[in-house]
Amino acid sequence: MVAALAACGGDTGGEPADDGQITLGFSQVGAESGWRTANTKSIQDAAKEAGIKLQFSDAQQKQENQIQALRSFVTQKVDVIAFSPVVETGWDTVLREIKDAGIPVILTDRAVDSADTSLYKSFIGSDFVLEGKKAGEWLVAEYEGTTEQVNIVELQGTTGSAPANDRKAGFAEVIGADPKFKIVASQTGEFTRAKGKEVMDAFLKSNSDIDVLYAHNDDMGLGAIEAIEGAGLKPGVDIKIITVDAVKDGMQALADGKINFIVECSPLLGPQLMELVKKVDAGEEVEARVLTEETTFTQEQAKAVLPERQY
Ligand code: GZL
Repeated sequence: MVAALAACGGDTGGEPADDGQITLGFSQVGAESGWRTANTKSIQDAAKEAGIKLQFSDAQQKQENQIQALRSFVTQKVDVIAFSPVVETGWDTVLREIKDAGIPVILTDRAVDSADTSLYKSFIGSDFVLEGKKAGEWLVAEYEGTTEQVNIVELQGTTGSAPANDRKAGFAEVIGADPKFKIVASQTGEFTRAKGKEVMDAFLKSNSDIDVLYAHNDDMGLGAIEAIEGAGLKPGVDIKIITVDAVKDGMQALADGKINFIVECSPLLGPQLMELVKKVDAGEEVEARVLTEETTFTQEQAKAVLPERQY
């Protein structure tokens, strides 16, 4: 177990720090996207800034690695545990083990579907359904007043993950009001550029008339752009593209006219997480749900803000 943690880049600390310093065990999804890289940096920088000892584990997008890391944090008797659950289901058993060990848990970024909300103290992250709705609202406005069918292909995030489930649901709810919008193909691109390119290649081969791509994150959208250009088409023109995240590479593509609209999803959860960690460690009551503030960007807005983007 300890070896696995070490392999995941975690600290094999062993005995809990007894120098009054809070020790936080953090299980990260992986390193699948630009968003995840920025999220990890935010957490590591904020822990250092807050004087919190961080035991960090990278699960390489595998739930079994996360569960293993969470159990190792219990063995190490860390003071607080936080994690971004790679998928929504299958956490109750390990969360009950952590609760029985008397260690408070904070969910960050993604949620779990557990009915027992006593298993964690707080969930800090975005409203993914709202993000999907914002994407749908832009598309409805873009095609306002037209009657021709609009063929949409969708690159979903990691199967079973909260962002994939909710971004899909929010988008479908908004466009579902007008029958001209048709999702002609929808498949997971696992939130990565490589898979996004691979799946978009397949979409292009099996669909002759694609009007719009809705990708659940920038990275899959950027991979899809490679596929679209490889097919001799102009991304942002022949095929309109909507993505979610607003990481630098996505914003650059938006400014360059290859993406048409981006819904922001902030990865900068570190500082708010560390405030929550200190409070739960002190036994203070905390908000059960901490929502992150985020906006949307058009091509013009991206050109204006690119120079100041942090990630
Ligand atoms: C969203 C986060 C998602 C990002 C992807 O909060 O969980 O996972 O949108 C990342 O880029 O891979």
